[in-house]
Amino acid sequence: MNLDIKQWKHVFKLDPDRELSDEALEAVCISGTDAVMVGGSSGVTFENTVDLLARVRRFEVPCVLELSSKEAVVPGFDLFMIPMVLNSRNVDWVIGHHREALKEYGALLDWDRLLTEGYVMLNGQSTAARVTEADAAVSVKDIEAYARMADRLLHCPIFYMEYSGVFGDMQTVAKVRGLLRQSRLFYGGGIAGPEQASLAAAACDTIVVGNAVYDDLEQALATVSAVKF
Ligand code: 1GP
Repeated sequence: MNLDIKQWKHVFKLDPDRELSDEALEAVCISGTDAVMVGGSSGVTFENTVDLLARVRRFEVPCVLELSSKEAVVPGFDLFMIPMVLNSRNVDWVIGHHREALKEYGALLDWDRLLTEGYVMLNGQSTAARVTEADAAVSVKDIEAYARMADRLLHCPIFYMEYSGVFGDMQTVAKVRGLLRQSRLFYGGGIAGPEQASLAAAACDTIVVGNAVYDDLEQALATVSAVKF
C-alpha cells in the first residue's frame, strides 16, 4: 500500500452521507486510484464513517479520513487529513475545531498518520464554502498568498484548491503549483470525466474526484486512466 502522498496523482472522495452500492464501491476501490478519501461537508457521523471505512477495507486501496467534525473521529484509517480553511471568516475553521479535537484526542493521536491540508475554498456556492464561512471572493494574488502561507509559513504537506461542484480556473491552478516548494497541490472540483481530469492533472499534483462517482460512475472511473496510465 502506497501511503506516500507525493506519489499520488488521483484520489476519489466518498461522502459517508451518500448512498453507494457495493458494486459501485468495489469499482471505485479497484480502479487503480491512489486513495479513497472519506469526507463530506454535512451529515457526516461516527456511524456512517465507520460503515464506509469497513466497506472500503475489503480492498487494498489506501483509505484516508478527512476530518470535518470531532464527532466523526474514527480510528483505523491509514491517514488522517486535517483541513485548515485559510480563507474562512471564522477562526473555528482555521484552528478552533482543531483545538477542541486536540483537547479530547491530543494524547492519543498517532502523529505520523496525520497530515494538515491548507484549504482555500473557491466556489462560494458550494456547501463546503458555506459551512466553513469562507470568503471565496478572492483574487489570484490572494490565492498565491494563501499558497505561500500553507507552503512556507505553516509547512502544510497539502495545499488544497477546492472548487467543489464547479470546474476551476486551470491557469490559476498551474500558476499556484509553480509557487509551491514542499506542499503538494491537491485540486478538487467539477471533474466530471477524463478530459477534465487530464486538464486538471496537467495543472496540479493530485486531482480529487467526488461528485462524479455519484452522478456518472463510468465517467468517474475513466478519470483514473486519464491521469495514471
Ligand atoms: C470535493 O474537491 C472535492 O471536496 C471534489 O469536488 O465533488 O466537484 O468532484 P467534486
